[in-house]
Order: sequence, then C-alpha cells, then structure tokens
Amino acid sequence: MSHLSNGSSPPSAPWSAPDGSAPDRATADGASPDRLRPGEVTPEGARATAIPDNWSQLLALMVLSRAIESRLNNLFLQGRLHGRLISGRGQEAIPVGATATTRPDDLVCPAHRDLGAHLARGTTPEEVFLQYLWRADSPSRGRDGDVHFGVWSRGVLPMISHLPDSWPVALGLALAKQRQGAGGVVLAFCGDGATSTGSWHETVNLAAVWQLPLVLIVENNQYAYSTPVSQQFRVASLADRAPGYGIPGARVDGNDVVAVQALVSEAIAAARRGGGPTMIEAVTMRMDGHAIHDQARYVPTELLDAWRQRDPIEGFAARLQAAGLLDGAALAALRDDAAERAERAYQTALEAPEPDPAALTEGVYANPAAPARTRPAVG
Ligand SMILES: Cc1ncc(C[n+]2csc(CCOP(=O)(O)OP(=O)(O)O)c2C)c(N)n1
Ligand SMILES: [Mg+2]
Repeated sequence: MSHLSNGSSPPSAPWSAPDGSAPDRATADGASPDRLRPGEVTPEGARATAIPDNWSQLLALMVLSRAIESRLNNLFLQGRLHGRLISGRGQEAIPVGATATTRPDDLVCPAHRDLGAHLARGTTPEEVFLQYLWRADSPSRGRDGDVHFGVWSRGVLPMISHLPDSWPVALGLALAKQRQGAGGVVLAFCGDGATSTGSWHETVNLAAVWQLPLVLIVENNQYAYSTPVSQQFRVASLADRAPGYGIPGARVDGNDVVAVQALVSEAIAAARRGGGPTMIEAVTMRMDGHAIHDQARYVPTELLDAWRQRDPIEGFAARLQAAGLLDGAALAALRDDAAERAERAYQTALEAPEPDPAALTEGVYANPAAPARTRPAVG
C-alpha cells in the first residue's frame, strides 16, 4: 500500500499562488507540476487577447454582483438576514464571463458562488434581495433565503445543495436540448471539491458518450470548505481529466473575465455545432471563508494577499483604463450606481410581504393529495 503513503504527508504548500510561484500540489518526490498559471489556456487557440465589444456589460455585471454581495454582507452582520451567507467575492469573472454570451434559449445551472450568472441572465437586484429576505414574491417564494434559487423564465436553475447534483440535472436538460435540435446549450458550474463525487464523474462520462451540448465549468478556488486542493486531487489540472472521458478540456485564468468569456464562448459554439461537451477549469481563489460564519484561518495570509493583487474587477478596470475606454470617474460612478441599485432593491424587498404560512405546501406536490394515494404499502 506504499502508493497511499502520500496521503499521510501533506504537501508543504497545498495551494497554488496566482503567479504560479508556489507549488499547488507537490509530487511524491517534492517536485511540483506547477501548471496552474492564471492566463494559461489550453488549447492555445482559446487564449484571449482583445477587449470584447461587450466590455461595459462585463464590468457592470461584476460591479453589481460585488455591490449586492457587499450589501448582503453588511445586512448579515447587522443581524438583518437569517440563515447563512455565501460569497462569490473575487470569483465574479467566472459566472459573468461564462454566462454573458448565452442566448435566451440556453440554460444555466449556477453553483453557490455564481450570483453573477443570475445577473447576467437578467435576474434583478430586487429578486435577489426578496430571496435573501425570505419574501413571498422571491424566486423561491419565501421558502429559502439562500443560494437555492433560480428564475426558470430566464433559463436559470436553482442551485442544488447536494454537490454537484446540479450536474446530472444539467445533463438531462442538455439531453432535452439535443433532442429539440434548436441549438440550445446548457452551462453547469461547480467547485473543485464537487469534482470528487461519483455523480460528477457519471455526468461527465454520460455527457461525453451522448455528445451533449453541455459546457462544464469547474471553479477551482483552491479550497472546498477547509480542504485544500492538494487533499482533493492529484492531477495537475482538473481539465486534464477531460481527455479521460474523451472530451476537450481547457484551463483558464478565472480572474480574467475576457479570457473566461473567450474560452466559454468557444465551448458554447462547439456545443451548438453538435461538437459535444467541453470541460473548463477556471482557476481562482475563494477570498472569504466558506460562508460568513467561517473565518478561514486555515488559509495562508500570503496566499490571500497574492490573489488580492489579482482582483478580477480591479484588473479588468485597469486594462480598460489603459486602453482609454474607462476613466476613474466613470468607474466610481459605476460603483456608486451599483451600490444605489442594491440599496433600492433592499428597501423594496423590506416593504414586500412575507409568505403566508398557509401556502407552505404549495408547489411541493403537483397534487397535495397524491403522495398519500401513491405511496407504496410498507411491509
Ligand atoms: C455531497 C455533498 N457533500 C458535502 C456537502 C457539504 N458542502 C457544502 S459546500 C462544500 C464545499 C464545496 O467545495 P467546492 O466544490 O470546492 O466549492 P466552493 O465552496 O469552494 O466554491 C461542502 C463540502 C454538500 N453540500 N454536498
Ligand atoms: Mg472550492
């Protein structure tokens, strides 16, 4: 059983630093595959260079996502929200870049840090605050005050907590899209930790076998709760798993919204053409604890400091400013506007009614009487 001995001696640097300087997963002999360099994309043709025409949309969506989460964070700390709060701060480029070019007939299955995907599909700040205040008119109709919401009319599915069970659902949706034959595709997101589950592998395999129009996006943010990626997998890149299933895989700098959009757009185009699924690993960093209760003291400070230098909004804004497309005043105005929209949405949600307890079982069953009649006899 000597091949298992690595598990008992954790690598000295269990994470990957943004410049690739620190080993993310030391090998048995101490060498590092060290292949997680943000900006590195395979295949080569997917490397993004030009600022896309929709740059202002990308920037506005990331800024709005950050503003909404910032307001939610303050509200939680003030005791005005109930339950828990999960943050996608620092990861906005992935859901925004991936989703911005989707068509209305596409479907999106966000994971729990993908507020930007909801916003990119047209979910409003009001809907988000109604959700987090458990209001009757929220997307989940007051049954949830957390990430488990979607707006079906916009093609956004609610996140499923059992990881990564949005993926097998996405698989079924992609099968439906394939059978409809109208070119619709499905985007499914998950984290690095979710890749360790059986249903993740089953989904990828079946998507490959059936050549479904599915874009599979893994957000590698270096941790799954307190578990670093070194304790999660041994491959140098999660995208390296794709060839094992017979599909293309690519890695992208998850903090570069332009690169994410370019690569995912390519994968979407391939899926529309009948080219089947693509797996994309977007490398990023979870900048907060798992949720607001988690101080994440297990994350090395220098790692967070290094990734903070690569904030996706700051980086994109700097690039736009260097290109003469944006100035400091316009950026400040955009941020102010996003903060005001978030505040207005919160105030609107505050005034909105709470759900009627009598409506609790509505929507649970198609026919409330059915479960008793159809339940098989026990014994
Ligand atoms: C099947 C399953 N096991 C455990 C959990 C508990 N859990 C919720 S989030 C989480 C960490 C997920 O990590 P990752 O997939 O990397 O996503 P991240 O939170 O880092 O974005 C865990 C273990 C779960 N929701 N589902
Ligand atoms: Mg993770």
